[in-house]
Amino acid sequence: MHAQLEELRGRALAELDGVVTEEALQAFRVKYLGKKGELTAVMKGVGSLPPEERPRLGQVVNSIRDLLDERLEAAQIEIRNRVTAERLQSERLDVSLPGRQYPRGTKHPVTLVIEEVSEIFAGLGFQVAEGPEVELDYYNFEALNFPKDHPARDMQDTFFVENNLLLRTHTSPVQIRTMLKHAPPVRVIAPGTVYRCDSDATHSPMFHQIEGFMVDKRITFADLKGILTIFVTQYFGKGIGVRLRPSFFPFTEPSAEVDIACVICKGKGCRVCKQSGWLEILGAGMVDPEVFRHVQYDPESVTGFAFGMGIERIAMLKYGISDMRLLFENDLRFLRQF
Ligand code: 2NM
Repeated sequence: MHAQLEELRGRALAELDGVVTEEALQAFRVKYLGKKGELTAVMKGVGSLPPEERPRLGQVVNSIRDLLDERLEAAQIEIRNRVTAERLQSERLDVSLPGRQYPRGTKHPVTLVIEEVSEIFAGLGFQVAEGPEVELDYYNFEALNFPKDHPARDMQDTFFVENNLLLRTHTSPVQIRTMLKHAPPVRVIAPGTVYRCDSDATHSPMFHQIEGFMVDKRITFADLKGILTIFVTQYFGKGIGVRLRPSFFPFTEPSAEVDIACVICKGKGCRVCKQSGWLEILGAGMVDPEVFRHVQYDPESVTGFAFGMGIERIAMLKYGISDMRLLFENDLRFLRQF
C-alpha cells in the first residue's frame, strides 16, 4: 500500500506540472481529491487494514492530500496570474495614439453660394422657401403673366412632362405658392434647381437659381435698389461698383438688370466682361399687378419687388471659375479646392 501511495504521489505531481488551465485544474482536483477520486479511494481502503497500521497510513494519505492541496492552490494562482497578464497584453489600449483620420468631403461651390447668399438675405429678414421641381404650367407661366404664345413656353425651351406639367424653368413658382399661402407682408427667397432645354459651352440643361421677393404696403423701387445694393456689397465687397439698367420681364414692371463692376479687371475692361467693365448678376423689378391678381393680393394696397440670379454664374465670378462645365463634372481635383 505504501508503494501504491508513493506511485500515486509521483504521478499526481507530474500531472499537475502539465496543467495550464483552470478547467484542467478542476478536472485534476476531481480525479485525485474528489469524492470518487483516487486518493479518496485509498483513504477508504485504510479502514480495512489491521488497526496498528491505520494511523501511519492515514498520516501518509493526509500528508499527500495536504501536499496536493498546497500545489493546487499555487498552480491556481499561477494560472490566474498568467491569464490576467495575457488579457492585459491583448486588450492593451494606447490612449495616446492619434485618432483615425476619416476622409472629409467639401461643399460644392453651388451649395456654398446658396448658403452665403441665403445668409445675407436672412440678415435682411428674408425667409427661405422651397417648392417642387416638377411644376404645373399654371405656377410656372400662367400666374407669372407669361402670354400664351411667349417663346419661353415653347417645347424648344421647356422640358414638358405632360400637357400641363413641366420641369420648372425658374424658381418663381415658389413665390406664387408662397403668396397663395401667406398674406402680406412677405419677405422670401427661393433657392433651387431649375431646368431649360439648352445645352452648350455656357448653358447647362440643369442649373440653379435664387429668386427673392418682398411685398408690403408702400414698397418702392428705392427698396429694391437699397436691398440689392446691400446684398451686392456684402457679397462682393464694400467698394464694388453697382448699376441698374432698364430691362423687361413678363412678371415685373418696371424691370431692371443689376450689373457689378467687373471683379477681374475692376472696371477697366477685359475678356470676362467683354471689355465693358461690367458684369450682369441679377434681374429684378417691381412685381406686376397682374401677378398680384393671380394670387388674390390687392394691387391697390400692396406693392413689391422681386429679383432672380443664376447661381452658377455667381459661383464662377466669386471663385474665378472659367468654364461652367467644371461645376457639373464632379472631378474631385476641382471640388476639393472649395
Ligand atoms: C427675376 C427677375 C425679376 C421674379 C418675380 C417673381 C414673382 F413671383 F414675384 F413675380 N419671382 N421672381 C423675378 C423678377 C425674377 O429673375 C431674373
